[in-house]
Amino acid sequence: MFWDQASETLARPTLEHLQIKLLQETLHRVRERVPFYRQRLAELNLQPADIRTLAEVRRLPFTTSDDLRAIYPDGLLAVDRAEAVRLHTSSGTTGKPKAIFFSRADVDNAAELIARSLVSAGITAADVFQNMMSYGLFTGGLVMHYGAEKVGCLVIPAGPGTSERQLMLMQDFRTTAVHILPSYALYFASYLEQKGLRPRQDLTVRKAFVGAEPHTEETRRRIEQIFGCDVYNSYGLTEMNGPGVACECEYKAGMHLWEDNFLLEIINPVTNEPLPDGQTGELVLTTLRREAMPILRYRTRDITSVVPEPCRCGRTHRRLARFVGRADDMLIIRGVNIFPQQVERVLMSFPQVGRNYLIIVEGLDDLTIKVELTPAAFDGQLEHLEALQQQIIEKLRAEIWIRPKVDLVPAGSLPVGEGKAKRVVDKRSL
Ligand code: DLL
Repeated sequence: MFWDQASETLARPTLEHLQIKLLQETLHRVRERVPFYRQRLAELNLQPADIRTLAEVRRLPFTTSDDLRAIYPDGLLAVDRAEAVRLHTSSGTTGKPKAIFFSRADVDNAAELIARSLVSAGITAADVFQNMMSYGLFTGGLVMHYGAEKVGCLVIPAGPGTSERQLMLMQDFRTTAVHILPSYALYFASYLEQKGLRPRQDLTVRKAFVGAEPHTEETRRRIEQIFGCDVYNSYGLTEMNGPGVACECEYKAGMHLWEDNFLLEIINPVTNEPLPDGQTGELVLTTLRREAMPILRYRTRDITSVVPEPCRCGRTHRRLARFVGRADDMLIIRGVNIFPQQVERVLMSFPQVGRNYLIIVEGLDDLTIKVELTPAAFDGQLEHLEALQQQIIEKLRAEIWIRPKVDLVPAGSLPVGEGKAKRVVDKRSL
């Protein structure tokens, strides 16, 4: 099923030609209206007409999240303030957020891309779509909401709310699709378990869109098993509208990135050299249709690769592989590079492991992993727990090359916040 078949299946040469045309328009726009970019282009002695091929894109300047903080609140605005109709921000861990403005056309376009993404995963107007992400400055609420409305779904703006209320809405309105943080999906599953409910029989959810935080294939499978539904990975970032940048289609084998809206590059984050499809590096994105706030070559710090083969669905927009993690989340422990996702992959392969875990680094690179078990795993037999602990330690050692300390803790004992999960506490940097 397609939302906009003509755009989604453009022949590659046509698509690439369109990208160059849109890029040149974007360059004209920022040169005329955004002093920040005018200056950067002048420093490099670049005219929009100099970028005639996609290979020449690498001559353009990068934009970093530090740049966005430095121009806060509105230094990249390319329209009059009166033409901006919406603001979203992305909160960093410290200091000022990054503020992103949308014109009316930008808002419509963001909804259009969500509609494409949802329909590619089989959502129709008949679906009841419960949006369990936060409404407010975070894009997971409003941006997704208007896209699902555009498809014609009955959209329930549930927000993050309590599990009790989520469940009531799901049952009373017979929700068929949810938009949910993967960490919250696991938490919600344990809530249902405590209530004695069986999600497969007692709920009508058949599709779940999960994103906004890194998660593993094991976590996807687990959510699918618990709810008896199809789970689709969805990627986006506030700087590029929020969700709707890339999403999995019915084949669930990588996320189609809407290349007629975003120019995609994968680079070596150290040398800044471009990498070919299939190789893992940092994702760099340029907006191609943004009116209010175009952004050139944004360094996402997200680590992924392009799936080299075309997709069976017929869409020609290339797919991103599941994210390895954020460059900023990579831990260096005793000289070894470790992504939290490697730990998650191991943990989620154990059925006894529950919904939550926490990675703690302290002292001289001492790694402790606190792991919640399912209530059923605490069977009162100490030797069972010790054996499980050893198995987890060994499997982790094989994956991350160092031997962590593993603490098995009861379900519900690790902290949970309302938003994205915090998986790492690095006390070395405190
Ligand atoms: O998280 C937008 C979004 C909302 C995406 C709902 C998907 C669904 P930010 O808060 O700006 O925006 O955070 C963006 O989250 O740079 C990634 O590091 C991470 N991220 C988002 N989706 C995924 C994903 C929204 N599917 C940052 N897999 C990005 C891994 C993801 N990481």
